[in-house]
Amino acid sequence: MFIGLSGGAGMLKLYGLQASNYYKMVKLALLEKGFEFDDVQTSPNQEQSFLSMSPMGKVPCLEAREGFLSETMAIMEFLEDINPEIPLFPQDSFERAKIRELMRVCELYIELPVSRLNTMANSPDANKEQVINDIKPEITKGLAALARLARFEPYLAGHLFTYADIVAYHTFSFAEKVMKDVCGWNVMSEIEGLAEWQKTVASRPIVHNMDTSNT
Ligand SMILES: N[C@@H](CCC(=O)N[C@@H](CS)C(=O)NCC(=O)O)C(=O)O
Repeated sequence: MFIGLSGGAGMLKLYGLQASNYYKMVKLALLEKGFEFDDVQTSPNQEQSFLSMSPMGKVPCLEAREGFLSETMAIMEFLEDINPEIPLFPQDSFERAKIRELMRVCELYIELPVSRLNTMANSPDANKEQVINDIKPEITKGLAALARLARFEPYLAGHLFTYADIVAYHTFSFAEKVMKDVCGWNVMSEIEGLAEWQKTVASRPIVHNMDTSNT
């Protein structure tokens, strides 16, 4: 349990698994915003009881006084609404939309193809080279899109640390490892300023604590 705000949503409970990059995104958002929450280590599963909490059986899932919530982006929007005091979105509507744009680009065009490549390349009967040839161009396109949007001043969208940094940080922790393991590709060197930004985020005390603890 962590001490801090309960945000008027009752005692929050985060269900998820240490190994999940999406769980880590929500956990980091909760910690950065100073929420009090219980961390309930839970694997994704298709049990009826869990499906009633998280309809796809995925993690993370958040329990609030009002009920259960799945999907990382929806959870983040909720956290912002119940505690705007420590903002992880800018005030301006257009700037907020730009943060959502960055979050979507990271998820749809980088995280998802990397995840698909990881699953397919590691399947027992995989033609690994074919899988890489098929999916790597998609990831390259996603990285180029991110490069067009990212400002690195020092954070992705400017001086404010936002949900875009949280999503991108855990997307790249995952993508960097997968692409290095599968085909020796250093994705961090694909975008100028990305490796430096990663170090800046990693040096935030809460991020550092999360990265160096196993709980
Ligand atoms: N779109 C979901 C993705 C969450 C997700 O894919 N979680 C993975 C763990 S990192 C999972 O639960 N996988 C199990 C499954 O797909 O059944 C979100 O935004 O939360």
